[in-house]
Amino acid sequence: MSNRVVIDPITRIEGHLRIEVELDEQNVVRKAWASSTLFRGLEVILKGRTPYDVGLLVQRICGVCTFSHYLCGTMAVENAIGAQVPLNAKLLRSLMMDSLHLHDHMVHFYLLAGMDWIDVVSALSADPAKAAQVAMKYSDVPLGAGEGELRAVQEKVKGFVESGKLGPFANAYWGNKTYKFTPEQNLIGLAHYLKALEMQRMAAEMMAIWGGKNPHPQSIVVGGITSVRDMLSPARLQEWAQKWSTMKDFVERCYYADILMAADAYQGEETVLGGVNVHNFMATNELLIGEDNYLLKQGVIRNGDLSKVEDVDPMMIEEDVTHSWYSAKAPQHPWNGTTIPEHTPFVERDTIYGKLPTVDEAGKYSWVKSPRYNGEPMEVGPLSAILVNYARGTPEVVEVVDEFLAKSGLPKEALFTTLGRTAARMLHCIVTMRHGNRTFDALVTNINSDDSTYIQPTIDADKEYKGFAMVEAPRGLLSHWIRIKNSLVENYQAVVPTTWNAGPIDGNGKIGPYEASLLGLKLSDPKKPLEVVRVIHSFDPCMACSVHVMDYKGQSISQFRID
Ligand code: NFE
Ligand code: MG
Repeated sequence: MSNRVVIDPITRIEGHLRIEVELDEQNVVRKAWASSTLFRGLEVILKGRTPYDVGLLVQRICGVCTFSHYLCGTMAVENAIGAQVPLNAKLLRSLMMDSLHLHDHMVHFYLLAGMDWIDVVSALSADPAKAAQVAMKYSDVPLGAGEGELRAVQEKVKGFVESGKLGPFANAYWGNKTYKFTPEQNLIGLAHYLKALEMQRMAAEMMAIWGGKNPHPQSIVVGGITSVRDMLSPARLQEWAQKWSTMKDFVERCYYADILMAADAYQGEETVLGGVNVHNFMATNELLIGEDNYLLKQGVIRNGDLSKVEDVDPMMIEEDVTHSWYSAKAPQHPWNGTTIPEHTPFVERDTIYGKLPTVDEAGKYSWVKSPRYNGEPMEVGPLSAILVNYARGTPEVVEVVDEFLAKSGLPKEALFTTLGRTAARMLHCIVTMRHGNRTFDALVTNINSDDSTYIQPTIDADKEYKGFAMVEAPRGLLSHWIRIKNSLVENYQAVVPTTWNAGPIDGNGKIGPYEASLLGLKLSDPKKPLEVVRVIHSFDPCMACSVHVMDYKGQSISQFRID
């Protein structure tokens, strides 16, 4: 009897991710492999281009966090050529990043990972009157959870089910034993899932206020930003402030409340509150509130030790490709990084579904590289940003984390789990919503005496340049690395959040965050591996970002049969 489980693709993420695990006789995961089966080519495409186009080109790495790459690429060029950027432009860029964080985190919890926690089928048997009472337990002023609203949601979804048009609710692992919400809690979650669709639109509109459009905003240039008239228009400033306050309401009254509800229902559920991960965390500066003044600070935590935070040293970043489909002799620092595809096939093996292609564990098995910091794997993402700042004693974070632990009754150790990682996205939004308006206030104050948004940069054709930038993207620390020669891009590498988290085991046998977080996980039904899906979704995977290379020859990499 085979003990291999393959989930391919893990759905509700951006791009293709494949997870394979080996179970012991008790259905506990003993080995795990994360493979990205998607191949693209942006780092290669950038070579020979003008550095002024880098931002626009690199934001095509992703269709989700487009702005992260746009900003990071532009800043890498600015860093390389020593371009100065006015404070107004920096503050506007920070506000745009806020809108992206808000968008991605709520989309993650409700639309991408929500169905791992909420059993939609169970919501159909809830009593809406009772559910409205339950909602009062998690918020003093619940939003979108009155009896009439909940009854309307239930009727609407019943209508989908009866007509056989389940749409996004089709083919989930409904009924898995590790779903813990009561029917009433499921109904509240489902109502907020639908509400999140409206909020997602509003977050996109916030990005468009300063970016012209979303996705793929257009207003950032090397040396500044072009949204000058918007920045100086009281009506536009007011529009931003209004949307900010609507968003704050949703984050406090729905998102926070629902995570408290999950903490309550899932207390004691080993598959979300147990398990291990790499316990190393890294984050960079974000939420600019004045010149060189960030609300959230950079740092590295090792071995889960919150008593010490190191400063990030960008020179300690390398990428290993021992088990990735690239060729390179040794781990490479991104300034000297290469992207040379070397694909090898999977091997046919018995799995619980019969014979399937499976990973060659001694060989290569993913298009994702394995970034390492001083040789160690690092988890990046909102959990890292929250832990680094909690450990540093950043008052705005300490207050929010302590309040959450007190309200949820969770111990501090619960932060290092799937539930903690899921909660951290919400906590990041809460810190942003409660304190991030300082960026907006700094902008409004600064434009009273300074309306500059752009400083013309110069690139000297006779000089060689190298530069890099780091930004805290929604899924964590993102760095872009550039070399410029003859006024053109000579080499370009992006080391991306999902790459840090999803990369395969390295040449020294050190496993990355995705694979580590699955070890020891007990599955209640290997044919419905919801536990694996829930753990992996808590990282909010984005394979488009993590691979960002394209099969320019149009080769067939794998074939899939969809039944
Ligand atoms: Ni494609 Fe991304 C974020 C970046 S990837 S979503 O956030 O950079 O991990
Ligand atoms: Mg890369």
